[in-house]
Amino acid sequence: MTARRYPLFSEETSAEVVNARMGADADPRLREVMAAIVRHLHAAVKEVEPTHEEWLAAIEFLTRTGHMCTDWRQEFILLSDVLGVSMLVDAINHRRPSGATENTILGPFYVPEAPRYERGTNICLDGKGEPLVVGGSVRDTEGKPIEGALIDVWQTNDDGFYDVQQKGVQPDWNLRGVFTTDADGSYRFRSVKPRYYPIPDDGPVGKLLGQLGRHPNRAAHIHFIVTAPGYEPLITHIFPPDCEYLDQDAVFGVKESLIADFRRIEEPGTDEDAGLAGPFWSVNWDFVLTRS
Ligand code: MBD
Ligand code: FE
Repeated sequence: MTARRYPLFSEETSAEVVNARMGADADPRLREVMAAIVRHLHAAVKEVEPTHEEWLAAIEFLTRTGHMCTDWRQEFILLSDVLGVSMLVDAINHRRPSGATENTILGPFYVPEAPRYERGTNICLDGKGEPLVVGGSVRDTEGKPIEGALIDVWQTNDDGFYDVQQKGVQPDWNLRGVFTTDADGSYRFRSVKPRYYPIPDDGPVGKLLGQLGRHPNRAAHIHFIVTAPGYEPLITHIFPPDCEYLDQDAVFGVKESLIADFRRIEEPGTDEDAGLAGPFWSVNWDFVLTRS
């Protein structure tokens, strides 16, 4: 009889035996990642002791999650979001110096290549909602204005849907656009005040939230990606301070530093806001980028 080099698979040895199979020439980072996943997954299975039916239900859940993915909807991102993993990965990768604008979650509804607009353009194309003016500047951590920074913005309409969720109902590119900062680092655009809305709850992730007794609502927000050569891309949101879901966000995306001062203006607008009948909302917001 030949001596065995490795223990056989058993309940006690399971993770160790699986991990021992990896070849010595496998990519070291892949080895590290898979070893951790196998260890933690086996530990969770040992803790839960699922029946065969329960394990099959888990596999079917993941299969349905994959089937829900389309060109505009990534249900796995949503799963990562509601489990807090998206925000955790973000926290690990963006330990920024104080003073720089904080990141938050990207979410599943970013669409690249939105229309480029002139300063002051209204991105709301469906006429719904309370008018909002957003303006401010993009600066570095020393306060120096950054000219030519791109501000890519997107948000839901007043009914709580992104344009891509209602193709043919909303105008294409409703509430999306890319703005460029002027020589003084400033930017300005018009939109509508965002409202809280449920993350898509017609798929497996929404159903899971229901089964867990969790509501699907995201705190009202406007998404931004701010980029400039030589700086780290900033993926973030701003939140109006009066939203009742600030401390209840379904994907844990709210940070104190991203709650912005939305002001309600009762009189008609002046200067750059001329033509806006009151009441409307106005928010002043400066983005601070760190060097890459
Ligand atoms: C969203 O609009 C969103 O921003 C996130 C993070 C998750 C689901 C829907
Ligand atoms: Fe969103």
